[in-house]
Amino acid sequence: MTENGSLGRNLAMELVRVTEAAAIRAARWVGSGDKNAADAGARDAVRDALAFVDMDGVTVISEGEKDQAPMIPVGSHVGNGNGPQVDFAVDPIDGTTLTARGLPNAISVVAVAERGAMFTCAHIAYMEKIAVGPQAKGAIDINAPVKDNLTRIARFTEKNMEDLTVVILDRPRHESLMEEVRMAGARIKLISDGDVAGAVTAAMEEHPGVDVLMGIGGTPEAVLAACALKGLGGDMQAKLWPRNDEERTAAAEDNLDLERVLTLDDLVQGDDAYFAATGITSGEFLNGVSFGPNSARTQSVMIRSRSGTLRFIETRHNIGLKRQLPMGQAYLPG
Ligand code: VTB
Repeated sequence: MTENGSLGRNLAMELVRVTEAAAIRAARWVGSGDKNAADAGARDAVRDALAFVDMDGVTVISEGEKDQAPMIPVGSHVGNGNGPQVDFAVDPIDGTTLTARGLPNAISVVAVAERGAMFTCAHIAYMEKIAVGPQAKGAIDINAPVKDNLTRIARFTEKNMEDLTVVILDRPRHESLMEEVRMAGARIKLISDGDVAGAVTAAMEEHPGVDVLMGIGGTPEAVLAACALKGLGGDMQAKLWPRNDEERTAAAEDNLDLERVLTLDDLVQGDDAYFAATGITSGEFLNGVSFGPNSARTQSVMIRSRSGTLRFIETRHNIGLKRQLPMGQAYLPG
């Protein structure tokens, strides 16, 4: 029996097991220089661990296509089939380059929402995004100039403009955005990858040092972040950002309106979304995986939007004992 007809509280805990398994597998590849091996290991761990989760899921969001990385196929059924019908979103590693290079802030991340709740767009790999925390809810307008957004965010959060920090992916496409932020007088934190963690930390009161994520990043990452922001009470807007004429044509064929502003509720409908992430390498968001003689330690975050609960979970995994358990196999290096 589920609580008030919701997807069920236990599901959130089950999902943490999935990201823990993926993070432990991926952690074996930290610094290896081999992005694809890390991604393949994490993907296999997600797949193995999901087989034990009580849900009847369909994968609707799966990161990997734009980078031609190993991935869980979109459309694949996940879970053991004995549970609620859900949409499933996954990025076994957000930050494969970070993992391969041993740099901070790589995470493993999954999200679940009611069936049909997640925004899907198979053809367009990127979105323009703006994401903030609860205090700045209602302050953002993705079509407004950067300065206007920052002025309103400053007012809503009762901060001075020069104290605001904007998280931006370090890409040439963001040169003019960075210039506009500087002209407005706010500060910038550049990240080399991992804009799911960027958006989520911008919305967490545990991270008052970052106020807003702006810029163009992956479409799957936008929906994953939206599932967390729902539970955090934050706000987000996004717009599809085609890279080339091919994507523009695909959008036209699908009748996608490229001018449409996707709100948080468009990105993930309803109030029953779950988000789980585990750190692979240590960063501001989460601690990474560390190994003992026969153990691994992980730190995860779990967010459930129905209750607005955010849990940090520190876990010590006994690798020796896990080897003997059916689900434990998911945690072991493949
Ligand atoms: C971001 C980031 C990812 O892709 O979405 C980014 O969160 C956007 O694409 O970690 P580009 O790298 O092509 O700019 C990643 O860096 C990798 O998927």
